[in-house]
Amino acid sequence: EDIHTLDRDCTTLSRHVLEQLQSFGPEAQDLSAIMTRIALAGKLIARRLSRAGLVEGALGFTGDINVQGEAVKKMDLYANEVFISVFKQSGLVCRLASEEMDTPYYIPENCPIGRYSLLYDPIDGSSNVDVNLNVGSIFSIRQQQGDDPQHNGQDLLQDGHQQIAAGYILYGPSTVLVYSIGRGVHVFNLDPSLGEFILATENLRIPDHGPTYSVNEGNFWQWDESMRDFTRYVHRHEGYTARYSGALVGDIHRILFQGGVFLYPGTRKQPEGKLRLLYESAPLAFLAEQANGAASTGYQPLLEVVPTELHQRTPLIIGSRENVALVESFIQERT
Ligand code: AHM
Ligand code: MG
Repeated sequence: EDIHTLDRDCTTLSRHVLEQLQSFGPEAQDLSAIMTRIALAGKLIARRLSRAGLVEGALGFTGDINVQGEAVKKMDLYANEVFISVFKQSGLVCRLASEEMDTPYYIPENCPIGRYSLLYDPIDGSSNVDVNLNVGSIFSIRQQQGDDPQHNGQDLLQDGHQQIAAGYILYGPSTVLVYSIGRGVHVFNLDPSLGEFILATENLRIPDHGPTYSVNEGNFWQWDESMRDFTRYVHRHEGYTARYSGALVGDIHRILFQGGVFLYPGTRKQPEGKLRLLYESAPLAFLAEQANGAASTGYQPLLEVVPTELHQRTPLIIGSRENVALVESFIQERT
């Protein structure tokens, strides 16, 4: 009886990935090893975050400005380096591209055999770190295409359908890992006493419609009229509830379970919005589509966008199909 219960309740992440990959051929072992490394990075970052208020030098700014023009937090830097060091040993990943690095980071000892690239946002929602609120890490895995002799990552500039896996780690009251390898979306909880991610929800499906409306309304004055009209619509109709945490991963996690829509539209100052395509919007769009939801720029499915730059931004509208379609209808009516 006990053994049966244990077996049913303790599907670990690595076992789950292997089961999922049975139809994948020789790549299966590689992807499973990559996911195990991502999980290790998640555990290291979760541990640091949980002790951040106790450890000297864990919180606050480094004094540097990153390629995005944003002040770098010590935790951004720490988490960025965690991913680099866990992948140095993997042998599988030759390049890493992240929000915190101007150009891709090459791991010469893994090149040219390492056939995969990892794109990631080490700490999503950095402004939450110093006030002990939820943050996340976002990741995306792509197959390396070509040799990239000039080390500029040109072949990374492709649409979101090229992702072979994507997901995020949410550091909240507990640590949760959500991933997809194109076969549904699966959710795991970190059991700190075991040091393992344990399956919580398999094949997560976003409701077709949901109540959550998640956007920084402080930008209202900077939006164009179609976004303002949508906001007015929400204000005048029953059945919506506003939720915005300052960390995309947390806001989208809620929407994956309960339905609704998250928006980061363009603003007057930033016509493409704030969120970066390759390591923020595209991996989350991959998850949304895998969970029966949708993601859009307002004009086209987000996964179709082909970037021209590594750190390119795009407007993001993501969540339940019906909610996303409603926002799109407002935006498209105006043009
Ligand atoms: P970051 O990765 O530098 O933290 O920026 C991304 C974050 C998202 O998690 C969040 O949704 C958004 O920025 C919040 O931005 P704003 O304060 O403009 O609403
Ligand atoms: Mg981010």
